[in-house]
Amino acid sequence: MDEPTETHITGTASGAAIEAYNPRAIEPAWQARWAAARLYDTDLADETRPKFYLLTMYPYPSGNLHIGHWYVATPTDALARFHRMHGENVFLPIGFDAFGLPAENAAIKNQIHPRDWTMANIANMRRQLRSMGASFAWDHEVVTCEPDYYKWSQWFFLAMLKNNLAYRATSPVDWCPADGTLAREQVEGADRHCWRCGSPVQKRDLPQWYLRITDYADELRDFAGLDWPEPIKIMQTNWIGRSEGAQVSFATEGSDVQIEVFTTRPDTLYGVSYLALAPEHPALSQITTSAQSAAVAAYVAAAVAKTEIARSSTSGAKTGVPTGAYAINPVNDERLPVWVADYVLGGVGTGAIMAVPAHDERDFEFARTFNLPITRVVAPAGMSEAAVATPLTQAYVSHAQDDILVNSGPHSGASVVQGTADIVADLAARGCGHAAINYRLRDWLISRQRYWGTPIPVVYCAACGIVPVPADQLPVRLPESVNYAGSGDNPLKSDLDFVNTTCPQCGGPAERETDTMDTFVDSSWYWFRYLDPQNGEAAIDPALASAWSPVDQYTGGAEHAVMHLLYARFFTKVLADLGLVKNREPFTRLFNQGQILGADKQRMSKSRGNVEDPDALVVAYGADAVRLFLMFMGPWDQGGPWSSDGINGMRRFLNRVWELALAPSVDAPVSSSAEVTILRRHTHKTLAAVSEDYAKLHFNTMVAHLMELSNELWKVRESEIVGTPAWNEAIDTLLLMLAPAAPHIAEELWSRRAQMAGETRDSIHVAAWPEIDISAMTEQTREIPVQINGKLRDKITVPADMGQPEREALTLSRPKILEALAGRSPTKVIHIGERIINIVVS
Ligand code: ANZ
Ligand code: ZN
Repeated sequence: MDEPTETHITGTASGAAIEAYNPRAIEPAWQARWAAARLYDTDLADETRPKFYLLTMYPYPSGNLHIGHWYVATPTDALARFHRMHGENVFLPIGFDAFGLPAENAAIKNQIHPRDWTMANIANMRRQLRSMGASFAWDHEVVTCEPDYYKWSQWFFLAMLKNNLAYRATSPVDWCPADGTLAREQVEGADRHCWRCGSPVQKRDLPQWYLRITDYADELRDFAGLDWPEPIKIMQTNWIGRSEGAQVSFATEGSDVQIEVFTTRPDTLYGVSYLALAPEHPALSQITTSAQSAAVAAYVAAAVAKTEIARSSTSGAKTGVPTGAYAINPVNDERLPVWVADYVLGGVGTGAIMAVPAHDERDFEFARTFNLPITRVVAPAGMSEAAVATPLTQAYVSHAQDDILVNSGPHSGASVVQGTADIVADLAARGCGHAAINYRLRDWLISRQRYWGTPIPVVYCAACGIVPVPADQLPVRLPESVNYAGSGDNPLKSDLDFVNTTCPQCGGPAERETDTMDTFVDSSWYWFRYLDPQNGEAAIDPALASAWSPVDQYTGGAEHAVMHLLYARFFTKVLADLGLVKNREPFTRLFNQGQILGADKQRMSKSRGNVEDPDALVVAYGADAVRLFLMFMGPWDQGGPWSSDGINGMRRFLNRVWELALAPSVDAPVSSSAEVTILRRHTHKTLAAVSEDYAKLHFNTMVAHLMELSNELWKVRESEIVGTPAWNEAIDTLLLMLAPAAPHIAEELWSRRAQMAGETRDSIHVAAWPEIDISAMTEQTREIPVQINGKLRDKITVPADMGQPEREALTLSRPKILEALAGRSPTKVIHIGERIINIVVS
């Protein structure tokens, strides 16, 4: 077959020439016309139509859109258009997550201000987003580094501070002697060195700001009513972590230090043979004996340099040093040596454990290494005394419901379930323990010792202490000119005009906080701001927020599972508790797209040279072909490899649609009713399938169905059916179905066909989605075999809705049947459903 190319003028049935499809000529023109007509502005006040809030994760303005941005944005746009065609009031906003480290690094490297770098990137990325033909509501854009945005991040911080949801505490941060504080991702390698200078990274205790996300730990584990991918829910659940157990206090000999431990196994309390503290534990310095202090200090220094992963591994030798101190087991007054051991993690539980070697693998390993007692206190029901007394060769970690406590004083013989309850009750009665739930989740550390972020709005006053900046003095603006000498320290610290201020409370001299917020604070509420980005009075308009919350569909990457997607849920719950919004969940439905790989099936990267540049693709193939190929290449949640054959195929498909839609009709279009029936069946079957595919985000099969329909149309494009109502219906339906996915070509052909027909039409993007004609979809006639005494004699073709008596009369009038009956009259006519007619004669 003659494949049309971009430059080639093809003859048609009637011999007239059709101008070739040229996306470069039509795409920018339509983008400009849509923008001028404000076609995608959303009237948020319109309550006559159902709302559909469609949100896609706003990009970081790194400089250029990559194909991954297109991969999430273009199907999202198609979905928005599909919903608009169903009469919904669709809101599809976009903005930029504009604070963050790369801008600061670019500033240091290229001597360009982070703001200038960021704004130039945003300008370029806006242009690129427009070149997709995406239907964003641009007049709702937010840019988080603008003071009228971050003012409200500061305002939320103050609201949380007031409600005891924000607090300041001292905690260890990663610190390089040359470059100062480091973000987590700037610490590299198992030996933990600085990404810039390679120096070994140290831990420094710095006062930091936290948000109390742990207050919401239980509620965050509840996903009721959320249509989210299962893996994300599982990741969040595990990240939050929840273990039930007990907190136990151990008194120490000769000091008033109490050592608190969290255990999931209070039933094993009689089997404790030592306590172990994390190297970071604050009590270490108080309890360590002078004889042991040098050894402990050396051990601690080595341990804090190791990674958590290396420290908490269950395999490998356990290390530790005795502190020389002893604690007392509250249930039996036994003396327990207190050790420091790096398998105990500082940030987990209380940072101290009661070690039960008989029932915990790591404690078992440790006890064997250091010759500490291993006492079995749990045994399977019915185990003989001799077996109980036999030394264990490995930890007995399982604890079946009917396991029995042994060697446990008055609790020996109780089941583990009963024993757990009784021992916790004992502890509580004596005031040295209680049932407790421990979460893995920590409070959210939001302080960053960085310039390019939202300033934390507090000042430090010698007289008044920590003083929040009054709300009417917000925003605390980031100073524009700061010194990037590259000291590694936060450049804000050297800006004395910023640092030195007066105390809002007493008017005395005070210093500003120079930490800025984690950029995840900015992204924890941006979808609310989209609703009302210009609002100078409030962060969110409560009426708009309640009308438009929650977001109906959110699209974006799964890499945000336990950061952005968890923080956003936390923030929403806080805002609900502050009475600012009604819903407690931000996003009803979440979709995570897959990843686009290079043509070599590897991750796209500059060094591999397998990166596809969207700008170049748009020039070569047109935005519509790129959009369609991205949707076609595989299920959206799976991604797949780039393919130049694939995108060429999409371009050929669009060329074909172009020719079909513009094919002039023959002089007198006529067609038999059978041809019309077949064509309408193809049209409406495709429409039904495509409607379902869009609704289920099955974009790949949607494109496949459109290609099938165009193939059917191609077969009859030179017949007399061209120009009939059935043909016109098929073409218009094809264009309407294509409109969400390939908006430019659909619009162009829609308007050209209106011209051809001498009609005026509105934009295809405000047209209604076509109605499915169910009757056209179904097969119209049915073929039924006719038997006489079980032997096939004839087949009749009848309308599908013909009744039994009519079918029988028709059958008995058929020449073949009359001949076979040879004058005999049937005893019976049996209808086996609608599948067989059997005539019985004797
Ligand atoms: C005594 C015990 C006996 C324990 C036993 C286990 C088995 P999850 O479920 O993950 O919360 N643990 C507590 N804090 C720790 C820390 N800072 N670093 C390392 N390990 C710590 O685990 C809770 C269990 O992990 C606790 O229960 C404690 O060991 C240990 F047969 O206490 B268990
Ligand atoms: Zn003061």
